[in-house]
Amino acid sequence: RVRTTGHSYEKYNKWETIEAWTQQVATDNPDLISRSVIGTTFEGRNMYLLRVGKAGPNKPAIFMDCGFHAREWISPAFCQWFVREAVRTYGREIHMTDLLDKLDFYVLPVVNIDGYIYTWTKNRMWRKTRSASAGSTCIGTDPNRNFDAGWCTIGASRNPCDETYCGSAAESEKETKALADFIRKNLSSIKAYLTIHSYSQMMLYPYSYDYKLTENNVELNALAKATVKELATLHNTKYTYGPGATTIYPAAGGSDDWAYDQGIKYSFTFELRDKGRYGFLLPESQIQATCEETLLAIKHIALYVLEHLY
Ligand code: ING
Ligand code: ZN
Repeated sequence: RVRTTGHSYEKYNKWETIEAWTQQVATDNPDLISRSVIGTTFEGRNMYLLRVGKAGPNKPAIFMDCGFHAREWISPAFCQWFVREAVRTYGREIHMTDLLDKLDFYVLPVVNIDGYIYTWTKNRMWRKTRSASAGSTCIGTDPNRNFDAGWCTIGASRNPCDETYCGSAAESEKETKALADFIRKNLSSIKAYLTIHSYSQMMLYPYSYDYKLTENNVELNALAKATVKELATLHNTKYTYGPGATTIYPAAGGSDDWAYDQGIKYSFTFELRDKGRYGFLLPESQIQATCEETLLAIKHIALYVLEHLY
């Protein structure tokens, strides 16, 4: 396997390295991976999407994104890990082989690229995008408050200077608009939506914008329970789970709620390690263990979705 210069799955990679990696991993695995650009960021960077799966007609798909919030570095690390494990274990491990034969994973390794770069160059604790706001000198919108799901009604701010600024309108950010446009365009094939954040070791499902429960709450609860149990088998890492509003906090404009209301009935937000000792500054020494256990969780969900297609 050819390795992109400077890239490591056990380190946090800067954007230029991740960008080169998306090219390399696609070139090296043409039977399993294709790369596309779904849009550009506020600062003009390409948003790369990897489609991972064996070619076939009318395949169902699972959409997974990483790097919504700039400082949550373990998240993009997981998307890279996932793609590597997919290509490494296809044809070797029965479940991954079955998954990639029967469905496609759309993997968006970094949603908020401008913010991610800012955490590498200027402020490690940056969360939001890097867009300008009319009438304010403050920068950035919270991409996970910017979706059209009870937009800006609760747990979000109208003040551009706040960390949870919801933006001037739903999908005001080029990044969230590109993501939402892609999902709308591929709605008939997308059976699950997974969005990877950190930290606090939680598996959340809709709703966060309201205390109401989804129509399939019992099923989502059972799936989350089984998934966190599977995750814990590797390193005994404990996750809590439940509807976002009561499990973490009420917050409108999140992508999981929006995807669910689009009709994607399996929609989850993961909050990866840890529970606050290192927080966003999770040491690189924990990347492998975190990604391995999270991979178990994602495969569990994907196998469940595959078994419940009709
Ligand atoms: N947590 C999420 C946040 O955007 C969340 C929690 C999930 C809110 C789903 C709304 C919907 O605040 C982190 N760590 O970003
Ligand atoms: Zn986050």
